[in-house]
Amino acid sequence: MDNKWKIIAVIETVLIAVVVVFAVGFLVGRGNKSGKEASAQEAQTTQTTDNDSAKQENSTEQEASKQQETETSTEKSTTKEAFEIAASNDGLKLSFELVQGWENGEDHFYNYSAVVENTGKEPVSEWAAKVPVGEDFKLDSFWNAECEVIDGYLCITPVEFNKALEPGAKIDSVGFIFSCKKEASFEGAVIGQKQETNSTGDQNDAKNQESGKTQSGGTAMTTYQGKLSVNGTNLVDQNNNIVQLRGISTHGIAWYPDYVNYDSFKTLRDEFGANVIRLAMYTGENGGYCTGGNQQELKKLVENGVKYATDLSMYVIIDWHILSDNNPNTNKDAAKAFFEEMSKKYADYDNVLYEICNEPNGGTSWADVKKYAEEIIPVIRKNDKDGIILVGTPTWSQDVDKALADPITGYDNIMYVLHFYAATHKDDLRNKMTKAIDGGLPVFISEFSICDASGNGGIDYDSAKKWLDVINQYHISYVGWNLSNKNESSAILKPSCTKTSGYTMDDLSDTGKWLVESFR
Ligand code: IDC
Repeated sequence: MDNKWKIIAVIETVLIAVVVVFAVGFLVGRGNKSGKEASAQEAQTTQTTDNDSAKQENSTEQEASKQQETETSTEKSTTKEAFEIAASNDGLKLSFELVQGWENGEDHFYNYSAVVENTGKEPVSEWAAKVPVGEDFKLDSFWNAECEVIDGYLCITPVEFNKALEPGAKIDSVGFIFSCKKEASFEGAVIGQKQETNSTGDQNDAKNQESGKTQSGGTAMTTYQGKLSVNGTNLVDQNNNIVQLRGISTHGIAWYPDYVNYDSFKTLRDEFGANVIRLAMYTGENGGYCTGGNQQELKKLVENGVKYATDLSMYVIIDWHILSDNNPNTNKDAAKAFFEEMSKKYADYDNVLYEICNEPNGGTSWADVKKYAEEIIPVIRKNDKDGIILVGTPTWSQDVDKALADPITGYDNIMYVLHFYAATHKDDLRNKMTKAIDGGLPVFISEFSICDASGNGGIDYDSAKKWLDVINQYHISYVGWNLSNKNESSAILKPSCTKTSGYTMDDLSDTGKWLVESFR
């Protein structure tokens, strides 16, 4: 190599070195900055390891800002926000680690990992975190968690495999890429368990009591939240967080008993995100409870179903599925005996709901239904003082307006049932429902599908979307019909699927896919 080339090579090396030094400086600068800003709130928190000296050097500074930042967290968690976290920093630590950062002259881009650690003594069954972000914040991609910007917060929720954390457990696989105009900040970030006391609860409580109406917008709890009650028009947990049950109804358990098994429900919960199962026990059809069905066997199926749901921390609805028997008074005595037995058995269960008459029809009036309900409810209440009771309404559970005009009084925790089939029922029924809720009636959609009212026929996706938007806006609980592979469009499994558990997306019918997507 002659001298000229040697000089060029040296210049090249120096240039590369300068670029590397600047790049490292840039990244370290960002890391330190975010470390300071993030700390206790984001992180009381940054995890240090023996060989991680850079972070250890920061720890004093982080300690110093801890107090202030903890206060910030507390303060943040007491404001009414769209995304609810039960208890801030309760045995959980959250930190954000910069993996990479770059700029394009206009925007800053960042790739961060969120590190979550259970530093408490108790296992955590589910965590959630949120970070206030500016309008310039753009989420690009994320992995190993659900990330969504809701009302000015980046909301981070785990996926199935990293939901639960044993004491001492730490996860660092959650990552996300975002851009913003300014430098990244995690100030005001909070983490908490989803199932514990929420300081936002009191505020929601006050608000709900005051208005007695559904709080629309925001996010409702959709995992198991223990004992439920009705507050205004909302289903709420013991801390008054709004809870939305989302799940699947069995087909008639007399005809499709095989789907009632532990693994089946577990699949619905873990793979599809359901938190409630409805056990549909027909009363009037051939083989129904009052028309020749084996009552002991049917009750055993209900009992098993409740046990599996309970073991899985899922809610479960015991559905007295009147249909061809039109009027619930037809089999009122059998209903009384049945609910007497059920409520005695499940008096102390927090997860059992009683649905006392699926769909009154055939000219049955609200006065008829009310009369029936006023005989069945005391039977249940004698044993189960506060379990949720769902009361069907006339015209195949569509006349919630009639219930609003003349509601059942004297009992807590009563909800009124509305059913819809999206290809048949459109604006009229939807408006009737929202009007009833706005008027103060707690409504529960214990059955619906997106095909027509026969349970078959074409799917109406447009109508289905309109329903779902309103359902989520009002946080209405909703349960899809039906868990079977019957050759009808409302069945959530393809007719070719013969599995009775371990279902995958490929096993789902179009209705099933839509339903599961809606849960996500
Ligand atoms: C339907 C089933 C169908 C069964 C029929 C029995 O999908 O396989 O043969 O019941 O009569 C309801 C009822 C629900 C119906 C469903 C679809 O609550 O039992 O299931 N539907 O017709 N209300 C509106 C629609």
